[in-house]
Amino acid sequence: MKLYDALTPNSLRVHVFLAEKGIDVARQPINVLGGETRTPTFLAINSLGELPVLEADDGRILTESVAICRYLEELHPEPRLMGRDAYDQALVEMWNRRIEQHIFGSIGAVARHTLGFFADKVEQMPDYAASQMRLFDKNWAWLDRELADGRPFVAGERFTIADITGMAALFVCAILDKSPSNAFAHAKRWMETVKARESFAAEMAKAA
Ligand SMILES: N[C@@H](CCC(=O)N[C@@H](CS)C(=O)NCC(=O)O)C(=O)O
Repeated sequence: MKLYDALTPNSLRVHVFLAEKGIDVARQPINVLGGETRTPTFLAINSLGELPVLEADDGRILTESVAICRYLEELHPEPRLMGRDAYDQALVEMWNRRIEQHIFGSIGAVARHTLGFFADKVEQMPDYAASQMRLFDKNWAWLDRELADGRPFVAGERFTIADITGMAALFVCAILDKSPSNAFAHAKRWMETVKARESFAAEMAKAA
């Protein structure tokens, strides 16, 4: 198995997933900032020109961080990061999608619509970036209200992929030098909890 890799927000999701499971896979570094994801050679691997990409032992390719995590979860079931029984799996997926859309996706849109790196990939709309930035506090306030019941992790008592997607959002926040307000005490408690995990701390240290 081989991971085409760089330290990007979506690759970070796979890195943390691997670390939490205690799995190591070979990595082929890709120079994202140098434009390697946009070369014909890389586009032949992933037509969207994005990382992460996982190549299975038989050469088959998987893209999309969550799909890659799903594959790893089936190969290495413990510790479960995508839920146990039917209800729990659906709940984790629900929370992963909620965090992806409202927390990670929203700040990710700010990055895509403001950073020069994406200028020839998307038609950048500063007004849209500004509107997503205005939503930032609203999105975190929503998460704060959700976590007010005192549960330690986004999907309940156990750490899951939904927390990992939240970590990816925190990584983008760090890139954009933006942080959720300290007034969101429950969200802050969750942040401190995930920041203290070795899997995530190691990624943040690499980025520093
Ligand atoms: N939905 C994809 C998104 C992947 C993605 O957006 N990757 C970005 C980095 S976070 C990338 O590789 N961009 C390279 C480029 O734009 O050239 C996933 O979950 O893996």
